[in-house]
Amino acid sequence: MLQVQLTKMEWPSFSMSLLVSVLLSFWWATLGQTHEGFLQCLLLHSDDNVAPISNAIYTQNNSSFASVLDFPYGNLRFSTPTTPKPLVIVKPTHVSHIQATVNCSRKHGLQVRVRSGGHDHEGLSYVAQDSFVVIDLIDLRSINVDVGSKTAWIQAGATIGELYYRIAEISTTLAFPAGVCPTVGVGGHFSGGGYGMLMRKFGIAADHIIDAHLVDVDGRILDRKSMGEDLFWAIRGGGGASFGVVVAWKVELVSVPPVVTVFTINKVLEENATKLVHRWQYAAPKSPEDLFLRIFFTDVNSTQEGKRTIQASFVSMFLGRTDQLVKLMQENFPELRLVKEDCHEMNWIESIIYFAEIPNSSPLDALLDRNLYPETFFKAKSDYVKEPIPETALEGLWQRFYEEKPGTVELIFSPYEGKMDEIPESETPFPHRAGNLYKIYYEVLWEEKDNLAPQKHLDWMRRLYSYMAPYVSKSPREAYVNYRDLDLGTNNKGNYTSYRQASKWGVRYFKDNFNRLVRVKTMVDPHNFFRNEQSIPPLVRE
Ligand SMILES: Cc1cc2nc3c(=O)[nH]c(=O)nc-3n(C[C@H](O)[C@H](O)[C@H](O)COP(=O)(O)OP(=O)(O)OC[C@H]3O[C@@H](n4cnc5c(N)ncnc54)[C@H](O)[C@@H]3O)c2cc1C
Ligand SMILES: *[C@@H]1O[C@H](CO)[C@@H](O)[C@H](O)[C@H]1NC(C)=O
Ligand SMILES: *[C@@H]1O[C@H](CO)[C@@H](O)[C@H](O)[C@H]1NC(C)=O
Ligand SMILES: *[C@@H]1O[C@H](CO)[C@@H](O)[C@H](O)[C@H]1NC(C)=O
Ligand SMILES: *[C@@H]1O[C@H](CO)[C@@H](O)[C@H](O)[C@H]1NC(C)=O
Ligand SMILES: *[C@@H]1O[C@H](CO)[C@@H](O)[C@H](O)[C@H]1NC(C)=O
Ligand SMILES: CC(=O)N[C@H]1CO[C@H](CO)[C@@H](O)[C@@H]1O
Repeated sequence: MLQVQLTKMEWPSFSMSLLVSVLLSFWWATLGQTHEGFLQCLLLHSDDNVAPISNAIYTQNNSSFASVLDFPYGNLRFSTPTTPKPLVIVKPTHVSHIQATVNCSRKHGLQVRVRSGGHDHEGLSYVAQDSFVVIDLIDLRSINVDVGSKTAWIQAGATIGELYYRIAEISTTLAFPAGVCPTVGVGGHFSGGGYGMLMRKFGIAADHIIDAHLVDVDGRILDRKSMGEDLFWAIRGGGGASFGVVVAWKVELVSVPPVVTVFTINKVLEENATKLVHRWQYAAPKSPEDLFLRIFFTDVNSTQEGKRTIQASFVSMFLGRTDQLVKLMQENFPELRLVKEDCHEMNWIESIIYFAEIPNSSPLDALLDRNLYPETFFKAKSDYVKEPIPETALEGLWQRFYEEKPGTVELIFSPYEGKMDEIPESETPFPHRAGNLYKIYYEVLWEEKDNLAPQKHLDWMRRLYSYMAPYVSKSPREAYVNYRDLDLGTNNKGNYTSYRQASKWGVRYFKDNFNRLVRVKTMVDPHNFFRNEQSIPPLVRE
């Protein structure tokens, strides 16, 4: 295209176009050289007796390049034709492939992005602005559960659904306190915290990591002992991608009763949902820690004529039996009027299926399916609430739903306290502990044809976020790193090392732990090889 236009030009601009094309071809050649050199480097570092790397390399020439790039669940906002693509995808089948990719990317000045489950809300695991290589860990996903010691080694490319499945194969009374959506990858999820229905009883996934294997910036494989306690601290909640490539986690499992009880109660505004939600703010965080009662909000039609209203779904997990639960709810939250008939007893793995909204007739194998849900375009944010929100403010919040298309906005309120209050803020980089009543998750999604105007949805989300400012945590306005949000600020383009810029988003995700993360980063990756728009910067003179 460019060349056709240039040859059409008149003489005076000809020398200019010549210059442009000379520069262009020079650029292509250098790029090609880096690229070729990088590939040669990979092949040179391949130990063919152990595992040849050639089968793990996908260049843009490979016919499966596009499908490998797009395979895992992601945010479709970052899978468009104009989204920057990696030069090469390496899909390691052996840890030496990760080492080789790190060693060779450094040597050839390429940026590396690491992808486990691919759920990053801003696509940072597979999109970068500079020339980059994706390490896709999908083929490193073995899981070894040891019932005797109640521990498991989990490779980073596994999903939490696979982990739950493997635990359930062996035991009905062992479990793991991580997220609800089975397709989320343990590589990113545990790196940023990882919470789900067991949070009030056991804390988050990162609280249960007892060892890890990590490929560091020098291409070495480290474990907890050889990496030292500072780095081991940093990778348990400091967000993925800043410190190295996690190859595997060792976790301790938790014990749950053989029977748990779940329920879902839906209330629309016409059924006094606002009053119930208001009351929930006092009841849910103060409940015994065996009970986790969260609320999902969507808008639905209240009548045949399609009048829109808000539906609050009270979704609950109780580590005990129905009788106990009904009694407890009568004492703590009688307004919800829970009765025996609302309750369903099951074992823990069945509750996973229930909360993942997989039809309960489907076999457990659904937990292994990475294509469980349709992909969408979306934008999300998070907030922490420290004081109950007044009813009038909630009513204002409902009004915002009606500015977007029916059924495209979702909010989730997840109660805190319980075990979360008992863990000191500095224990792991994940700082959102005592003092929180609950966390809010906001999401708006849209369809393909609407992606021509994503700005309208992004703007809507930003307006919603400003509307909520008076009612949520302040200085800093806290946010959950696993609900990554580039609106909170990004590192400077180029080399991503400005402490001042990074602290804008850093203290929101990590509070005072941000400074310790910066110290660890400065120690283990002073030249900032592992970097992205929201990676922890090393300290350099600015
Ligand atoms: C549908 C959906 C449901 C979700 N549900 C929950 C939930 O219930 N609870 C919850 O806490 N969160 C939830 N999340 C958020 C989720 O925890 C984060 O998006 C998480 O970071 C995803 O991890 P991943 O491995 O799938 O993502 P990826 O996109 O692969 O990685 C996320 C980040 O971590 C880095 N990273 C990935 N793997 C590694 C590795 N091995 N070593 C070093 N860095 C790595 C990536 O480079 C990227 O920066 C959900 C997200 C989605 C999209
Ligand atoms: C890609 O294909 C082109 C043409 O088929 C070839 O010239 C080039 O060397 C290939 N690149 C790589 C990295 O294999
Ligand atoms: C990568 O480099 C490290 C040393 O920095 C070395 O120990 C390791 O063997 C190298 N691995 C590969 C596969 O290149
Ligand atoms: C809603 O609350 C009003 C007044 O508090 C009450 O009269 C009414 O019965 C309630 N409606 C429902 C469906 O509970
Ligand atoms: C709500 O009603 C409108 C108008 O009748 C209709 O177009 C829409 O499909 C309905 N939505 C749902 C979720 O039922
Ligand atoms: C990277 O950051 C350092 C410190 O801020 C600065 O001195 C250097 O010029 C930057 N380099 C680039 C390429 O932006
Ligand atoms: C998996 C696969 O087929 N990879 C190939 C992609 O292309 C490179 C370079 O052309 C080959 O070396 C790989 O074997």
